[in-house]
Amino acid sequence: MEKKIVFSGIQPTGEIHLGNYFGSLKQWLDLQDKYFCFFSIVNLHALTEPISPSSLEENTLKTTSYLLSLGLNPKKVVLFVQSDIPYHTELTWLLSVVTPVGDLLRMTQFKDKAKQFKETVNAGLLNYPILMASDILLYKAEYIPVGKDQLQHLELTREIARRFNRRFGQTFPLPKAVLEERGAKIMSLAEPKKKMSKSLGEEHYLGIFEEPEKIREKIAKAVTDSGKEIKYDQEKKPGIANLLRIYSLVEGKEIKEIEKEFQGKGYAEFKKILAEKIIDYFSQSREKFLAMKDKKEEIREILKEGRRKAEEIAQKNIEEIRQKVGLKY
Ligand code: AQP
Repeated sequence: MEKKIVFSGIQPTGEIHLGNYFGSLKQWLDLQDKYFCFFSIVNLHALTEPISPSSLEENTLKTTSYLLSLGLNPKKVVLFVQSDIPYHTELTWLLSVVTPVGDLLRMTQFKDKAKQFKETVNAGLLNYPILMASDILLYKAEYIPVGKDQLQHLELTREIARRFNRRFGQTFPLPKAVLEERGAKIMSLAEPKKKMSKSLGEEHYLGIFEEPEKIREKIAKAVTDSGKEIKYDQEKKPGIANLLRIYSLVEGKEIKEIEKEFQGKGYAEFKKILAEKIIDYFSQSREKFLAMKDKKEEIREILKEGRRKAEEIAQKNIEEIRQKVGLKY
């Protein structure tokens, strides 16, 4: 039986935070043995926000090193850079003609970013979900490991695929999200009612490759709630609830068990131990990253091989799509 196809992407916008890891990347690692996986550094998506050409270049290689250090195996998966396969942008155009503008305008991420980047609301921010649909559909992927923040975009991808199939004939399968329940939405350390996100600022996220001292400092400063009990209560204690979820992810224990361990103990002790657990959890990957980060040529070679493999499938699929649409004459 043929292996099902998985697609997911990460933007090369700097650090990888706990949300990116537990929402998505951890699943990439788990899925790489079982499925035919396409994982992409989605640099075209990153251009929708202000980023300098030199940072984009540097972050593309850095993000690749992060992924390899976490254990992604380029012999098992197709690891490639989005812009290396120009068919992504061609398909974006073809999908845009079956996407109602109203659907794009109601996307929560667009509305939030339009507020955040008032001066620079560009058409790319609006069209972002079509590019994401094209990333997925170009490879006819069926399983998409993502965080909860991307569910709305994925639902739109399904709608775009339905519309395309209706107009041009059955072409794309309808992709499904693969969610990791506890990690699907890690919240900000500074405002635990918002999702952890880099664009909110330094104090909001915890980069998994940050210096151990920085990790200790950020966890110590994380907003907690009034009271002093270590108890999971999403409504009344969103800060502690978030830290408990993180603890349970790095320790592999149920939240109930952790609550019991910390009965009668205070926030400071809980945070101190949590910081050490996070540091330990990522320490091997951190060492690998430090050993690899300057081996730019090796990383470029890996991406070149990924490009070759991605291109083979993408080209075959785009030929079929062009024919269905009427571009072959
Ligand atoms: N807080 C989160 N919890 C769980 N999953 C998350 N993801 C992002 N934030 C969380 C998931 O990470 C994957 C890669 O996403 P991305 O490259 O698009 O990263 P991002 O969303 O740009 O990261 P930021 O820092 O959250 O960016 P901004 O500041 O732009 O909002 C995706 O699968 C995503 O669901």
